Amino acid sequence: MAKINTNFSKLAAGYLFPEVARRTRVWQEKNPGVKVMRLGIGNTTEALPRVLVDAMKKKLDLLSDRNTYTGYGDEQGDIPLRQALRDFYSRKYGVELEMDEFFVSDGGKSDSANLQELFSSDNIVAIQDPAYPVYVDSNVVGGRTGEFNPKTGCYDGFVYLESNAKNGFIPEVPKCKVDLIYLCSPNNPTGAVATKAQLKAFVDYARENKAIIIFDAAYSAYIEDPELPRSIYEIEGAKECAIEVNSFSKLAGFTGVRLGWSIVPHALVCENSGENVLHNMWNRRQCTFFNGASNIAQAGGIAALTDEGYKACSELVDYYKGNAKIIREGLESLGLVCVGGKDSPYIWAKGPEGVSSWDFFDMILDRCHVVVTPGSGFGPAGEGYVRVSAYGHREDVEAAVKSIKENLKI
Ligand code: PL4
Repeated sequence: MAKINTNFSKLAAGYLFPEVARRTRVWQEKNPGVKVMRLGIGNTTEALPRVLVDAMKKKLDLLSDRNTYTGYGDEQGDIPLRQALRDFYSRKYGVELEMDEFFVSDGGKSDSANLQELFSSDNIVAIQDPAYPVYVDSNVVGGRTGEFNPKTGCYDGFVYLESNAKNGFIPEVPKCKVDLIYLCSPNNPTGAVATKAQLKAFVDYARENKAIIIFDAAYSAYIEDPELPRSIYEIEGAKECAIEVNSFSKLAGFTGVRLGWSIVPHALVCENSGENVLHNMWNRRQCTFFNGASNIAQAGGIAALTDEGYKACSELVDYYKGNAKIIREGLESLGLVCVGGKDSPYIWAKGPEGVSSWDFFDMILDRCHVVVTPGSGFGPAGEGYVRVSAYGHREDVEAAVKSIKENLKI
């Protein structure tokens, strides 16, 4: 008799983003004809850079001729893309990695969720709070927690690293011994970016405790301050203790095209494994469970990493950062306390005292017809906040901010 994985039943509520969409649909049914403006989900809206489109069209032409057609590629990704990624890290970040340490994927979300499979279910997991929900949910399903406690909003067994106004939304290293640590910088949802010193503290902690950091750098392209690290491997010793996850989604507008990568260094070690063990395990995992990213998307990815392609992608990133500036200034003009929106596409705004995240979400939707994301959906420390996304057409973002400024009235 088959038995279900009962860890699924521990998942506290519906996944955050479909829940936001559901509540928005309900609101729209009650308010027919009212145009809703969306600053909720982090979903790109602008056209792909021409140089990337041309590269993907060229690949399609090759696929349409039996002499140049190619089918399955390497599960780890096409070698030219892995080489381009290696060269990009060297050129842009001064980080030297080997080509085979890069594993191309169909995006950061699946890698963030799947990497936990490398680790035993009795590992103790530390999660930044608030955090992109995938880290929590995948480890719940992986059996690394007890039950969800509705009173605290926490899962038994997780160590929550609270990000708050006092610590500038970058948490301290764990006070107890943990085995896996999820970090995201620039952070989703707070928009805060860890400094080199802050990341070094985590790397030092991980090396001392033989812990592993899973570092999500999906928004690294948004960092403009040259002092801020864009890869965890800018920190000495990180190759021994960190896996980095990244994506073309927010760098190149590939949210629908689907392409990402993870770096699993040869030097990575943990309590019961020496060098190369985790690297080889991830290689084995990908070869068995993944058939490689789309070859069309990979052609676009290679183009994005050329000087011309990267310049075009940077213009796209600058466009969204222009939106972020408009949003943050608009919210601050109402007296709302905000972080993020500078080296990041997200603005984290504190609601009025005593108002919950979902109530603030409802208030903004009811009064201003703007959808945001409730902070509590990212973890208990997000209570009282909302996340505002800078992804949208400029005219729509301007209209949403205008409506918030005119109608929020707090
Ligand atoms: C909506 C920190 C967005 N349905 O596109 P990917 O898979 O390469 O990247 C996903 C991803 C990875 N890491 C971080 C992210 O913030 C995201 C994308 N997050 C958001 O609004 O928070 C899109 C979410 C999507 C989802 O559930 O991920």
